[in-house]
Amino acid sequence: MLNSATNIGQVDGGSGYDTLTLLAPESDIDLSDWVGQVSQIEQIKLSDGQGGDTLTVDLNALLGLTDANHHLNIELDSGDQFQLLGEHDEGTISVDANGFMTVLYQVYADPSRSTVASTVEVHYRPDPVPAG
Ligand SMILES: [Ca+2]
Repeated sequence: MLNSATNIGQVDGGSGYDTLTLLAPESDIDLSDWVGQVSQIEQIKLSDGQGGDTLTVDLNALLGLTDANHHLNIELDSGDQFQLLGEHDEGTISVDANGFMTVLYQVYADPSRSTVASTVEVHYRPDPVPAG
């Protein structure tokens, strides 16, 4: 398991399930900036308990950062923003018993959408229940 702040050096997750955890508040992250620095990861977490983070993802970044399965799990807080660029579907939404919302996107390699090149699963943590 990998843990890293926004100061990322060379990261190769290798085999197994590797998570990149970003702890800096109000991060504005474009995953395409990481291509060539980060590879073979399965999950990115911006779920620091606070909204206000922005994560931008495109196909090139997905192919560069993930392993051969080209599937990325992203964990966000409910107030974080997720932006997926390029050809993709609207996403299939599901909510589990604990209030976690999951949106599954298929990302296509071409405008005719004949080939699914990557899949992204975005997990949104529910708003924390106020104390008292
Ligand atoms: Ca967050």
